[in-house]
Amino acid sequence: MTLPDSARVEPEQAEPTTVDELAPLYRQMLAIRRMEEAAAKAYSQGKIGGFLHLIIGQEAVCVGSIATLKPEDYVVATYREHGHAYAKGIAARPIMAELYGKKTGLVKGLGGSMHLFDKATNFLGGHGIVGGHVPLAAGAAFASKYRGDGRVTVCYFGDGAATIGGFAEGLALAALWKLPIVLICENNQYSMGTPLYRSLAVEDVSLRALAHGMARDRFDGDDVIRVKRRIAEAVERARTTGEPSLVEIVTYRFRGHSMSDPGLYRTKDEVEEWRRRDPLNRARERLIEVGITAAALDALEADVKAEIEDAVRFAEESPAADAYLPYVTKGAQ
Ligand SMILES: Cc1ncc(C[n+]2csc(CCOP(=O)(O)OP(=O)(O)O)c2C)c(N)n1
Repeated sequence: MTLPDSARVEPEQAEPTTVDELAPLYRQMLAIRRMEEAAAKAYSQGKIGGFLHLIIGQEAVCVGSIATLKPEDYVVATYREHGHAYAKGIAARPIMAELYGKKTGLVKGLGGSMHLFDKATNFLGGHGIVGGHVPLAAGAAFASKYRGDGRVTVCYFGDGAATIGGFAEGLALAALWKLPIVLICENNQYSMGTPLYRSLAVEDVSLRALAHGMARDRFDGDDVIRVKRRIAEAVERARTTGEPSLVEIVTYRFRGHSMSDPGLYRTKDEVEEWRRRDPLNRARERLIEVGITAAALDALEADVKAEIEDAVRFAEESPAADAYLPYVTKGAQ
């Protein structure tokens, strides 16, 4: 199966940037990639149970967009959320320990991969019901409007969620009540094994905004700086006018839907083509172009390696969660 051209967005030039701006974003993307690779390895060794959904290939979306937020802003995500949690400021240690079902995990090892949640950083989950979290995010944004606290809510969901009632309801309320929210469709083009053209008659999800008089945008998520610039506009709109936006970012997941999915519904060529556009490699190349020194790049990469190795060690050595939850600790699927 090969995706039709209609699934694509026009290629764009990389945005101008500097080492100071790009280096911290590259560092986050690299840490997320390494954290997920380590999780995949632990999963195949039977050390992590339950479901494990990786965003490898999509890192520029969460990193670029969350870079526009203040600590008090809310992030609401799906079950593919390790990167969003890390980018919001949660350390690798409690994330990894949570995946391992350990007591030191972010939610004491009781939630597992799909249910990361952290009040301290305003990371409001990790949600397993496709699209069900969009009205919840609208609720968080409504609370901000009601209190007048100036916070912005950013809600992520996949292209598959655009077919779900909860998405339609959340969108309608956000527009009607003028909520300070940015709805980000992280379009990796598949809903499990179903390509978007098999589930939506109009594949441009962002066009739904027009029916609600809402601002919209749609672009390629391969450049973390582009994601940052374009999402900054939507966040600014939410912060200053209270107006919502629907933004669709086209991206690709390199791995299967979850660890149990060999991804046989895609051709090798298709996956290879997207791997050539890997946002992590792009950010690295760009960092060299804008003048990072070899020594600084080596130091950054060594620092990430040490951070993730430490997180894995921490998870391995931590005690198991208090309660025994079979879907978290056993029965890898
Ligand atoms: C309401 C509901 N229906 C079905 C499922 C089973 N399911 C889990 S993930 C998934 C695919 C969702 O795809 P998408 O929204 O595109 O997100 P992605 O996994 O691509 O990030 C489905 C159908 C579910 N969790 N919730």
